[in-house]
Amino acid sequence: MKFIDLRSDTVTQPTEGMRQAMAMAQVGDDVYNEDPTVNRLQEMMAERLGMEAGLFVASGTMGNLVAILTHAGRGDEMILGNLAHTFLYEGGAAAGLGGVHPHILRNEDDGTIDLGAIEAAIRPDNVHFPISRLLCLENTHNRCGGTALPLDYCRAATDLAHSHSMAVHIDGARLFNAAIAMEVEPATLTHGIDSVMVCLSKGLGAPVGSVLCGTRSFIDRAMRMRKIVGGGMRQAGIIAAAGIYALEHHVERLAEDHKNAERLAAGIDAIPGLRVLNRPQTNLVYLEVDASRSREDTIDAAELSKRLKSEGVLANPLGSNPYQMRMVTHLDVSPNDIDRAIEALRAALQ
Ligand code: TLP
Repeated sequence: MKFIDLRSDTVTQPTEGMRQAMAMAQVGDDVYNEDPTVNRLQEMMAERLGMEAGLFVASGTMGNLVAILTHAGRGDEMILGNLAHTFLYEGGAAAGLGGVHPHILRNEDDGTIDLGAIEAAIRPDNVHFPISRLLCLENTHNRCGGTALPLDYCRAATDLAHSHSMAVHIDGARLFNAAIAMEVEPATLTHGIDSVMVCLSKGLGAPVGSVLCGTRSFIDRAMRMRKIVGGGMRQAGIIAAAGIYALEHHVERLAEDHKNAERLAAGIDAIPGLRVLNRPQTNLVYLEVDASRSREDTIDAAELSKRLKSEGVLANPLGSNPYQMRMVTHLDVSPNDIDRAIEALRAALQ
């Protein structure tokens, strides 16, 4: 059975054109900065984001970690949301490997963190306190329903951090989704910030890799950190070529994923016993099994996931609430697949 895989946008298969580009890539040893394809990808991404330089890394997790290690040292503090991917799903790497102290503030439903709360959290200069070095934002915000952060919020948060000599890093795993949803250039979303990590292997559909961007001097220091965490790759042009292909062919089409997410959300809302938790702005749909129904029929998200699988649809429970589930649209999901997924949900609840 060919599954409709809505577990994540990380699951896409490289297209034929992408595989061709990978097979034909010119390569060199990237630890010597001699891989022309990696160099081109880094330049392309930096240019699209209006940043000086880029660094190809193996994953989003590595990109965030390398950024944090470059901005902050042992005992320094980073401020981030309680629903940030970096806080929830990156193995505590910044603290574990870098000794960077996470200061967690509540994420609002739209993925922002209250500016007053940020200001109150910034430490005064006192030997008792860690030094507040870094503010981390996430755009789009995964656990907040794939929301695109409002532009004026990003600018105000950046100004606030800078006025306290703190750097700003954006986890932009899905930054291009935000740009497409807001109909702005990606560089508009990174204006004034110090670093951003963008994933190539989410909505953009490449098999591997992310790019960390920042100033030239930041990226030079980040390169050392990437080597330390074992991320110095050699003939990495083979995979960077997929990233270039993705930037050239898969950005505008993200709008289709967003339309499919809306279609899915509308379909789910029409099914008794299910409730959509977010009006999808991008490609993530969070839903909840009606708890009263669940008690009666003992259906929670894990059971729903099992039933969906037998109907040919893959989706995972996500979050701490056992009745909640996430569905993600991407390159390998068509409007017809969405209609089939809606039917599968209906059948699973009968
Ligand atoms: N997110 C994955 C899972 O880890 C939850 C997913 O399926 O959504 N930042 C954000 C906002 C992310 O959503 C992810 C991956 C990452 C960073 C990490 O990227 P990778 O998986 O490449 O290390």
